[in-house]
Amino acid sequence: MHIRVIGAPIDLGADRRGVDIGPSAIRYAGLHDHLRALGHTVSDFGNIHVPQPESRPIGSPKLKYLDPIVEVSEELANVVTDALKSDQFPLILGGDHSMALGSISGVANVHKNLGIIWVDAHGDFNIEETSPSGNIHGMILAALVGQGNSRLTHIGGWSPKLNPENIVIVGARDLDPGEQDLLRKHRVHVYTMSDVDRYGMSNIMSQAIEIAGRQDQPIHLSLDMDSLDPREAPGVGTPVRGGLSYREAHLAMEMVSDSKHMVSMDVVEVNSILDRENATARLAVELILSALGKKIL
Ligand code: 4U7
Ligand code: MN
Ligand code: MN
Ligand code: MN
Repeated sequence: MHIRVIGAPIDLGADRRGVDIGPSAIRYAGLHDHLRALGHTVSDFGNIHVPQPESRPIGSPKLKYLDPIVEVSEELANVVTDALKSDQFPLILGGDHSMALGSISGVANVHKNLGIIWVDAHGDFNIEETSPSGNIHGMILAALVGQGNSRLTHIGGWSPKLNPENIVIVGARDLDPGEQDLLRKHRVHVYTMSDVDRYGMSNIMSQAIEIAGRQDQPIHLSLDMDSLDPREAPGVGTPVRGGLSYREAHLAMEMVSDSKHMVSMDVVEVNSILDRENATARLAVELILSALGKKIL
């Protein structure tokens, strides 16, 4: 496979600085060499341009940095669409999860009926009225199904990008009250950590792939590193105890790889300022490799 690495060093969607170094930290952990050792061809687009938060007004406290996030999303969507049109697999490195607004909009330009597997401690299904923080990284899935501020929902001039019934969230353990109501109302499939405990990751991922990939639908995988337990992934901005174990996360990636449905992937929320010796970035590289075909034997 030809993989195009795209850096999206955005930290406008979250409160804590440090995720803007994520793309460099993941590259520094040896991403390209490891992908080539797996037999892939790799090219690197570099990073898209993202303004520093200090250089732009924060705007409404209910939708912080809306203007620059919309600008960055429009650019990223175009870059991702171009990669797919050149038959390359876009691997987008964040940055906070607001970058998935651009990446998934770009994939949705090419693949109608896109399935999403969203591996995250959070639901990222808030709108302005339900968000306790005003941080846009917690609103991205809602925006992609057409809920919330119209500038977020209309990247590229059209909406909605996703059918909520094609979305599966895995690893959830911190959902805000209004967000829970919205997830139920829109019938998003949510597998919480207690589901993972009860049924096991293997069963959960079989179901997730069946739902997101039904009728041969292509799947975009969005991996928020805070889905992992903070013991494994200390370098994230919004850590929540009780997350995925090292093996559960690898199993999830391996099963997505085996499904052969995945057309694009993002890896987000690596916060290098909070990390320990690049451990979270190194784990991100390991998980990317499992998602892209690495086998133990
Ligand atoms: B991430 C939160 F209130 N729900 O909306 C919010 F808990 O991309 C967190 O998953 C969102 O890391 C986390 O601010 C967004 C909060
Ligand atoms: Mn997230
Ligand atoms: Mn999260
Ligand atoms: Mn976060």
